[in-house]
Amino acid sequence: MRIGVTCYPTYGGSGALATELGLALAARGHEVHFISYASPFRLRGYAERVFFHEVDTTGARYPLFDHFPYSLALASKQYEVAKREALDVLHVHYAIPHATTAWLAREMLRPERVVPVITTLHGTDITLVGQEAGFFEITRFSIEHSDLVTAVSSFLRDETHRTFGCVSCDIRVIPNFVNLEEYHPDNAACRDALAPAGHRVLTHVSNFREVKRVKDVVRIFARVNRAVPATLLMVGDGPERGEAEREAEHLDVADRVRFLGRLDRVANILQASDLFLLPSQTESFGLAALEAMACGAPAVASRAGGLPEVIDDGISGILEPPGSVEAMARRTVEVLQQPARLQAFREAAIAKARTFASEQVVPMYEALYAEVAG
Ligand code: GMT
Repeated sequence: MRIGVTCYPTYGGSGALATELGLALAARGHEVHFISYASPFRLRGYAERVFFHEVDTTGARYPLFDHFPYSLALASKQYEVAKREALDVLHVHYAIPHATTAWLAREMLRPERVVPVITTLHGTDITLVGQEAGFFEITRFSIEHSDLVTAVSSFLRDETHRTFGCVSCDIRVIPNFVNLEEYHPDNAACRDALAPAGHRVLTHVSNFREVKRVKDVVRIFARVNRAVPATLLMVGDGPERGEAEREAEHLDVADRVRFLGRLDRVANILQASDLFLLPSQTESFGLAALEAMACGAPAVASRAGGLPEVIDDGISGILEPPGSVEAMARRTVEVLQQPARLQAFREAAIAKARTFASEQVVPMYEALYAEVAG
């Protein structure tokens, strides 16, 4: 099939998932056309049957516009690409504004033919942004007018029904997935270069937004480090990074916390990690935790959102309520001090991650494309 994909190109789970899906689909013989204002961060190098179409945000800078009408430029590009490349389906990730612009593109094309729109809901498009007064109605409209809607967890499906009341919306749950060729355990990982000998390695990867509670990551680490010598690897960047750096200074652990910045490839860091920390306020799924688990790093995370669908508390990881720094730290220390238990967690995490392998999940999307393209 010929599939148009629109996502945010920036560092984050929805763009990561959309790009991995596009690449997996292309590897399975489909033609994939990414449409966004920049090349998605995980789209590295050439891949057969993968194309990128850039939405021009530099033109049309008419002095009348204080704000460039990106949504219109995107809808226009989606229409143009769908028509020229004879797309069979437009698959958009993150409702705002992508589901709305795809609806517009579909309606523009309608006199010629119907290009169905599939919207995948990822998280804050429902739990935060979509609930803002200025976006609420258009988010509901765009969900209701998509040909098919998917959510990345049962939690997010239920939350969408609860928030928008669209009880008639048929929202299918298709979980995040992981490419096991890239994310797998590797005992030869670069641990020596990342942390001193004898240290346990704890890792966090995110875009350092408020919802990630990155100060809690540092606080948990500081408590763990009192009992077990350890190094914390902070991967990513974003608005809360400064706060996290100051917290590390304040708690006197700055020399043991390494802020590595934004890295597009993290598998080798995850392979070198003993545990992954994700104490978010909420996560609709927790792709970062899944990728860590696949590499053999069980997650210490919040019992919130869709995380319990990914992590079995006490078996493949640790779950505590958001903000429970003490409990998360105490249980982390307990596991780190019992190597056999850590190993059991590790094996369970790897086994759980395998249930979300791309080979299991990507065909679910293919089935949807076939269904809407009829
Ligand atoms: O924060 C978001 O909602 C946006 C999105 C992103 O681009 O970072 O992340 C979400 O989508 C991921 C992929 O489906 C999920 O694994 C993340 O849990 C989810 N983030 C949140 O719900 C906070």
